[in-house]
Amino acid sequence: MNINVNNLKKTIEGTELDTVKQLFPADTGELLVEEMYKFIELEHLYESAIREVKTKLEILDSEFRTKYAYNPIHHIEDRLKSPKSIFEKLRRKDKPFSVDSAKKNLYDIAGIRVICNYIEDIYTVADLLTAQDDVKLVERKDYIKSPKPNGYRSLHLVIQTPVYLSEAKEHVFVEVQIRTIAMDFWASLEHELKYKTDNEVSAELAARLKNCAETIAATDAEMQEIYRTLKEIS
Ligand code: 0O2
Repeated sequence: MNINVNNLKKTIEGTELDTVKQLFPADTGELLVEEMYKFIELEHLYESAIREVKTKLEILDSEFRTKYAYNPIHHIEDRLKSPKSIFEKLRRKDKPFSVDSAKKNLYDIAGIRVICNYIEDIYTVADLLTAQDDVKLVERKDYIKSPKPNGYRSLHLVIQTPVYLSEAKEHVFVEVQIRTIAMDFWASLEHELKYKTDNEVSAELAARLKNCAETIAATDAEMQEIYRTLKEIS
């Protein structure tokens, strides 16, 4: 591999990769440099996969707007897992500490969150996305039909999609979380509350949070019904 070490050092310095260096054993020398170079390529690959999948979703949404004057998607968010989180997750899962291992063992380096208006939209979007020829469904977890014990609701898909590079085609894992605005509201606040406090959330507060999730789920179902009724009479 032809690596310009000086350029690479400049790229790494001051970025999060700089902090990842500290996670490596002290004397990995050239091996570390090569691994860092692969990391920069990895970020480009997963960013490209995010763009591919986002475009697919945006096309589906705009088609609905054109045909039915209706958007199933409220908005889309994306995130690329940071190098530090990638290495921490590899450590947690007891997997080898390398870029190749990350590509093979982690499904959520590229993450997309699709926020829909109504519950039915979630399944419409999921079905249309996974029906596409170049999308392979790897994993599907329906936390709406079976919510997590804490009340968390969302549909999680892991898909694989091709990214065409100058010299290769790579099939890249992308995690797609699909949820309503209401589910997203709960998940965002619950996530923040968990990280705001150093202490464990007490059983009483956990029960109250779960109660909020149930109330939100009931509201989601009611909003869906109101929308369906209005559609039938219009
Ligand atoms: P981030 O920064 O959001 O990505 P995994 O950890 O993926 O190997 P798991 O637990 O089977 O294994 O994955 P799952 O159930 O598909 O959930 C992964 C992601 O879903 C989390 O990512 C969260 O984004 C979200 N999530 C899952 N459970 C909860 C929850 O109880 N509350 C909230 N607010 N979000 C949840 P990460 O990795 O935690 O972080």
